[in-house]
Amino acid sequence: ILSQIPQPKKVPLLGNLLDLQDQDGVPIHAIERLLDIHGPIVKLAMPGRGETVFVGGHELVDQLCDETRFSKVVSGPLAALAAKDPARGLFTAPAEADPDWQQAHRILIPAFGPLAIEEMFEEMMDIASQLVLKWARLGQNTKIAVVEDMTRVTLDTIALCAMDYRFNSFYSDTPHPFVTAMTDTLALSSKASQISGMLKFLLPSTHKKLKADEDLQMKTAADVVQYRRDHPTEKNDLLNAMIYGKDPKTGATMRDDLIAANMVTFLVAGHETTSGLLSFTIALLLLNPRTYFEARKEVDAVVGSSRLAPKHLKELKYVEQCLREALRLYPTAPAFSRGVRPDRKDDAPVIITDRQGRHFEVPRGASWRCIITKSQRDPAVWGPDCNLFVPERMADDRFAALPRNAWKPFGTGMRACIGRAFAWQEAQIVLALILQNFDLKLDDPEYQIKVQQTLTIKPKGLFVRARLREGIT
Ligand code: MNH
Repeated sequence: ILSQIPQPKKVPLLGNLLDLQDQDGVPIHAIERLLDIHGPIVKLAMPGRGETVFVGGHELVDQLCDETRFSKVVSGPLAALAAKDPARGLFTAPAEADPDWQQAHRILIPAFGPLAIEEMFEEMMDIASQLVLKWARLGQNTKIAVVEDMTRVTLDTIALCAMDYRFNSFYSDTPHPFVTAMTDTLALSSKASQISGMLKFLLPSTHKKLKADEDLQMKTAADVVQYRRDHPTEKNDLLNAMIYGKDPKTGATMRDDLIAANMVTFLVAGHETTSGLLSFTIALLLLNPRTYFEARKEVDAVVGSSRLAPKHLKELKYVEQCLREALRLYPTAPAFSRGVRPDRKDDAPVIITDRQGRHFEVPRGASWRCIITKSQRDPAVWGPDCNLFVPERMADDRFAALPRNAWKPFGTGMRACIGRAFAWQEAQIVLALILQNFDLKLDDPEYQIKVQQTLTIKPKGLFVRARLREGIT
């Protein structure tokens, strides 16, 4: 016997559109509220877009992560982002069966592997050191906008490591035109569920701007590819991996528009999420001084006053736990979509079951959104302190013993994040250098985390002051 999925009352013409509105413009908050009211699963009807199901209970997310029955669906804000270009980057590729996705995936997996990432250590240090220098020069009397500076670090890092390009964000107040185009596109796509955003989408000027912004991003990336073809280097970066890498299965190389599309993907996917991770971690450490001092003590013991090196990173266990716990509470990519595998042979109904024993059928072609800001705080998994920042619960042995699919900030299965090791090494470096060199404090001692959302989430209004520590030069 199947159960009905709870659904708030619809209104004529608008369906459940009003239920998705958030007065602070944070779409994910509207969905979290609905899940608080209706339980681990809720269905909404959207005018012109059919029904969407949102899932927040861990037991249901866990079942949707089953790769034998389900796979990623490109829907929601991602679909709005998926350009109509013939070439799609890994992130917005429609399905695993897509030949472009397969080729890029096979060529890029080794380029994002542990060895390749460790080779990027010095370049990551280069950019992270620019942040340290800046904060040291600003001194403790200057208010530092954390998110802005973390975004400078992560954007410059991915551009340098991926294609040997320097945005030099620390040396300018106005972002590169590529960055403006990218940020505007993301902001618009993320408002696709909000009435304000929908109204905007009705305007021809919006479509014109979106198209112009997308063209500018693709053109910039295409220029970088062409420049590298004209000026070859020996560098072991992602761009060379894509230009010269041969698909182990077919022996073919990637075509230029596909390389460019993936370059754009890396810049987009590679900086917002990591910037948010670093920003939330800093906020949580400062709001929980015990954890801040614990992390700093570890950095002092492991690194001391020596120069940070790859071997240190493996020993920075507590720092790693803090990053894991920050991504649990604030997964910077807060949702992903799953649907019945298009290549599924068995045509029996596909059913998932909640903790109360209710069965729900996932219709073929439907896209169900896993809201991990909810499942990663599910009290049945994390206990009564599920909303607290407790890095101790992320110690390696406890982390390994977590229920399956309890911690999913990097997505799942074949379409999980390819940049995980990259993001991890970068975040560890930046955090370790900050802890090693500065005494940080919140600019506003009363600060509480408020979330802002473009496609990803970041802490809003986070300002700190940084004082260079004694004995550091
Ligand atoms: Mn990343 C996919 C989260 C850093 C490049 N990333 C995903 C997905 C999540 C995710 C979740 C799956 C989305 C979905 O199922 O629809 N990514 C993160 C987080 C961080 C992150 C939380 C940092 C913290 N990602 C990075 C970095 C890069 C990157 C850094 C590149 C340098 N991510 C990708 C790409 C994909 C992806 C590419 C798409 C992979 C695929 O579909 O094959």
